[in-house]
Amino acid sequence: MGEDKGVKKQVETLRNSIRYHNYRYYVLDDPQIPDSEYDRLMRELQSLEKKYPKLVTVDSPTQRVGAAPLKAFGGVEHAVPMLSLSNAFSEQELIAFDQRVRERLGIDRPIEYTAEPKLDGLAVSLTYREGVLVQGATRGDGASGEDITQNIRTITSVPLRLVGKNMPAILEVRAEVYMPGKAFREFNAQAGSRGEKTFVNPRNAAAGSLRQLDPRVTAQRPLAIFCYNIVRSVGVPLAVEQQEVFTQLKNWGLRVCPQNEVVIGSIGCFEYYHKTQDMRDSLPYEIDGVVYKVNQLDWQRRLGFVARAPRWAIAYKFPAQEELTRIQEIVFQVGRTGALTPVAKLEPVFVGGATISNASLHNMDEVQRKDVRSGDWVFVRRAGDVIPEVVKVVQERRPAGTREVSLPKHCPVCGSDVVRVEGEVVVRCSGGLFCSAQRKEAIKHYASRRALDIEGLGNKLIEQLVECGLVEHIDDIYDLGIEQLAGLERMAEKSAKNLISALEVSKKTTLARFIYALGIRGVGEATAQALARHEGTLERLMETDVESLQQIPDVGPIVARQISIFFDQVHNREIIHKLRKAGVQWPQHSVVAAQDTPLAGNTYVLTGTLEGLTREEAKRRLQVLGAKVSSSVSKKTTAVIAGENSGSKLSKAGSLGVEILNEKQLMHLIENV
Ligand code: I6G
Repeated sequence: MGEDKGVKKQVETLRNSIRYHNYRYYVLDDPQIPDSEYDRLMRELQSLEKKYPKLVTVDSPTQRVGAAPLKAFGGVEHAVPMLSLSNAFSEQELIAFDQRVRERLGIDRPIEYTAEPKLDGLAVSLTYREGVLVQGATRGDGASGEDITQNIRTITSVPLRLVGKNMPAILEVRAEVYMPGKAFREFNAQAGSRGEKTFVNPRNAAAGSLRQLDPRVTAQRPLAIFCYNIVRSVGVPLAVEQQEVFTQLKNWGLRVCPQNEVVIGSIGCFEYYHKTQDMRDSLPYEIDGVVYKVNQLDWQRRLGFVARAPRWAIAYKFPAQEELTRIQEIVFQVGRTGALTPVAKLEPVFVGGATISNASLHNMDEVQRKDVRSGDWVFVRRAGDVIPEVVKVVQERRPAGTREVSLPKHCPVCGSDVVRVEGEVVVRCSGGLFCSAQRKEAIKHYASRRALDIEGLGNKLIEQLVECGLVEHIDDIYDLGIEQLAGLERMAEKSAKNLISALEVSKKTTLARFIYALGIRGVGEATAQALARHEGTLERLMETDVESLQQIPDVGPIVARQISIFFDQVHNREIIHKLRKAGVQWPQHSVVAAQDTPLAGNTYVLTGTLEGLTREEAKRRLQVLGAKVSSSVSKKTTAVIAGENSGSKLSKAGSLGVEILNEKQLMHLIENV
C-alpha cells in the first residue's frame, strides 16, 4: 500500500514536471532543460506506467496515440457556433471596417485592435473539462463539425491537461492547426522519395492529416497549434480585453502566436499589416493575411454578428498571388441549377500554392468586359480556397485570328435550348432533370461535406455512375449494391464495401443538412439552418406558404419563392419520399432543439431600451438560439427582459410572477447557454 502511494506520487510528479517543460517549450518558447533530459523524464514515466498499468490516465503525457482507427468521425454540435471572418482586400475596405465599428459604438477617436497573423491552417475547437482535454472538433458548417479528438491529442503542442491556476470547469477555445513550413517541405520530400502522396501546400497538409481515421497516421505528421480565442469559460469570468485572452490562454498552457499585438486605429492596423507582410517569408508558418479584432470584449458584444461573421473582427488579406499562363480553350460548364458558366481551360500553372488548370470566367458579361478569348495569354489569380480567376488579358500577346466568345444556343451537355431569364445575368440550360450535367451536380451537392457528407462518393465516381446509368437521381445512390459498384472501373471490392457503409452512415443526418443537401436555389447553409430551426420538421416546411416563409430570418421574397416552387414539384416530393423510405433520417424537433437551439421552448418578451444592442438584435440573437420572442406577457412567458424605461409589461410580469432579467443577465444568457 505504502509503495503504491509512493509510486503514484512519483508518477504524478513526473507528469507535472513534463507538463511544465512542455509549457516552457511550446508556450514560452524558453525550454529549461535539454531534449535529452526531457526524453529521460518521458522514458521514466513510460516505464513506471508499464509496470503499474492501473496508474495510466487519459491525460498522461504518454497517452497521445492510443485510440484504435475509426470507421468514420462522429459529429459534434458546437455549443458556440464557429464563425467565419469577413475579409478586407484593400486599405479602403479596412478603413470602412474601422469606421463602421466606431460608428456603431459611437466613438470618434482611434480605438484599440488586437492584431494577429492569419494562419493558413485549419480552424478547430478544443474543449477542456476540469483541465482535461475532452474534445477536438473541426469547424464543419459552423453549427456542427467532426469529432477529431483522437487526432488532436497527437499534436504535441496541444496540452492534454492544462497547467496553472484558477482553471474553468469547462473551457472551450478556438485555434488553428497548421503544419510549419519547414516541416511541410521535409514531409513532402520524404513522402516523395518513398513514392507516396505529397501535399500541395501546408494548409492541405494540415487538413489532410487531421482527417485521417487512424490517429497513428496523424501522429506521424508534424502538426502544430496556435490558440486564439476563448468562447466558453465556465466558472472563471471572461476577460475584459481580447489581449487578456491571449494571456489567459498562455497561463493555462495553451500556445498562442507570438506575433500577436495590440495596435491603435486604422493607422496601427496598416503598420502591423506592412510589418507582417515584410516578415512573411521568414515566419515559420504560412499566413495569408492578418486578423484584427476590437480589443474591448464588451464592445465586441455590443457589435454582435452579421450572418456568420462577427462585426468586431476582420481578416485583411495579402494580395492574391498571380501568374501568367495561356488559355487553351473556353468551355461552358453546366451547374446544378442549369447555369452555364464560361470556364477557361489553362496551360497548368503553379500559383498561390497549387497547380491550376481551370479558371472561372463567371458569366458572359465578365467575358465581354475582360475580352477574354481562346489562345490569349492571361494573368490568373488564386487566393486561398477561392476559385481561381482570370485577372486580365495581355492584349499585346494576343495571337492572330482569335475570335470573341459567343454564347452557345444549346446546352453543351444535353442539347436543350439555353435561356436567359429577364433581369438575370446568368443563362441556363432549360433541360432540367433531363440534363445529365444538372443531375450530376445535384448528386455531387447532396454528397458534399457540408451536406450529407458521403465519404468516398466523390465527383469522378458520381460522373461515372450517372454516365453508366446506375444512378439517375439522388435517391438512386441508396439502391447501389456491392456487385454493381465493384464492377465499375477503378473500384475494388473493399472500396465498394466502404462506400456502402458510408452511404449507410450518411442516412443519419440533421434536418438543416438535409434541407441544404436538396440544393434549393438560394438556400445555402445558413438559410437551411434557419429553415430547420424555424419550421422544426420537413413536413411543416414543405407546407409553409411564401408569405410565412418570408417571416423566417434570412429568407427574402426571392428565396421564399424558390423554396415554394421546389416543394411544389411532384418530382421533388417523390425524391424526398424515396430518400426517407431509404432510411434518411434526423432527430425530430425536440432532439434538434436540445442540441442546436438551447433556448428552444422558451418565450421571452423584450421591453424598454437596451443599451448595448437594439431590441431587434436582441430578438434575433434569442431566436437564433431557438427561443420565441413575443410582444405580450403571459403566464407562459419564460422571462421578461427589461431595459431602461420599461412600462406596463414589466408590471404585468411582476403580477404574474414571471422572471425578470436585466440587460446584463440577457447577455449572460445569450453567451453562456
Ligand atoms: O483570430 C482568428 C484567427 C483565425 C479568428 C478566426 C480565424 O479563423 C481561421 N476566426 C474567427 C471567427 C475569429 N478569429 C473571431
